[in-house]
Amino acid sequence: MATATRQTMMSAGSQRGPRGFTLTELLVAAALSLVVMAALAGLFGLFGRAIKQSDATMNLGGLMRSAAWQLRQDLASATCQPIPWLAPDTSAGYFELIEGPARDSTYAVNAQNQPTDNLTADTDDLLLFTTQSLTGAFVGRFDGQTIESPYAEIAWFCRPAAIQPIAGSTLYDLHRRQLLIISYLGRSSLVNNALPLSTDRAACDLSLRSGTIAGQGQVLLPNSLGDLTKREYRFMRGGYAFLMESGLFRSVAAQTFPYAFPVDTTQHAVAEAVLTGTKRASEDVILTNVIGFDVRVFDPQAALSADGRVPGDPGYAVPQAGSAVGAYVDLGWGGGVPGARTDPFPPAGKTAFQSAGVMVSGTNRLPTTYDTWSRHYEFNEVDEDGDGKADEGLDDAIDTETSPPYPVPLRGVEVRIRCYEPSSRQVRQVTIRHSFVK
Ligand SMILES: [Ca+2]
Ligand SMILES: [Ca+2]
Ligand SMILES: [Ca+2]
Ligand SMILES: [Ca+2]
Repeated sequence: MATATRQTMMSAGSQRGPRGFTLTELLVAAALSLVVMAALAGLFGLFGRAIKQSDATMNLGGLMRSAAWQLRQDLASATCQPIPWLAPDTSAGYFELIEGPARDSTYAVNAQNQPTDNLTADTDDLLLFTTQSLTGAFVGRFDGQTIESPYAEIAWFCRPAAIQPIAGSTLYDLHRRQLLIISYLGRSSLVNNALPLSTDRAACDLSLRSGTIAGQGQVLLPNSLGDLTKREYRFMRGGYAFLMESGLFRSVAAQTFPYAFPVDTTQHAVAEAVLTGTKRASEDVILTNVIGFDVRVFDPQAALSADGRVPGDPGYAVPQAGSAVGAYVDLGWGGGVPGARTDPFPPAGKTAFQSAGVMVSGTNRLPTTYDTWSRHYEFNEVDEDGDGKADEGLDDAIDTETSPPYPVPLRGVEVRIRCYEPSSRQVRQVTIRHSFVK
């Protein structure tokens, strides 16, 4: 019976009609579908990565646009025209630009004039100035409370990031430290409008200077716009100590004329310039993964080379007479040393911003800096040039005892911000140009 049944089934199976799959066929089909699924998974993975990368790129683009917008706002609302000298009693504030020694041209380029190492550019420039908020008041923190002012002292600069995701390259954080200008605080807890030295400067968004008051000793005093015209009262110049979250004091060394902005061994702003501590760390960071913050000045006499290269660019060749002039260049791109205060300026054969500028008093010089300077050095009863006589007059360079490092107006600035997007390995740049000529 069993044999008969099997024969029946076999004869039925040998007839034309529905038939099952053999084990081999099933295995082949399963293997094929696995291959297809693997391919699909790979495709989706690729797609997902591409989406993630374009997300990251779009995100970076948005962040760079908003940083650029902020810098444009700050520059457009600067409280003064960058035309030396300024008088403190006109409450004009100040404008200071520091060209750190690194230049884009410091780095190797290929035949197409492109940097061979995209991750390295000029990051050691600093921009410091006073500005007015056109879109509501600036907001900051002081004494655990919110404070507001229409005016602020702003510092834009880079510092190396705490975590470096790419071996062999340094990524930077771009900081925008905003210190409110409120010259009278009006707090009943303050004697003589003075803050104690133990004020936590890192948690206090006020523009302050150190000072001495009889009976109170060394104190911190809030700056007015006029105070800030004087270099010695500006951000990081005060020679002050401040209390950190840890309870330890951190001090910024006292400086003497001409009050250079304090930089570290890599020529970037000292670590004390940034917000730290668990409560506020990175609050002043406006962009991360920055590989370029290159500030340039407009030189109306700078002659472009025949192929359009700007003075200071790699491969720049001194052009023939009659070539196009006017370009954004690194301040002091021609190198050399500052000239004597009494020498003609600009020096023969050089444009003002090609030159290294002027000694600011006697043989005192600043690192390459553009500054609106202050007239008060000429009647502060201090002998800045050390010739034994203080303040002889303002009639000409022979009578004055100090000089702005570049005693010429600044017509415009250009800032190139370059960022690296690690997940897509893309480099993006945004260029901000601002003309001070109205
Ligand atoms: Ca530089
Ligand atoms: Ca520069
Ligand atoms: Ca003086
Ligand atoms: Ca003198």
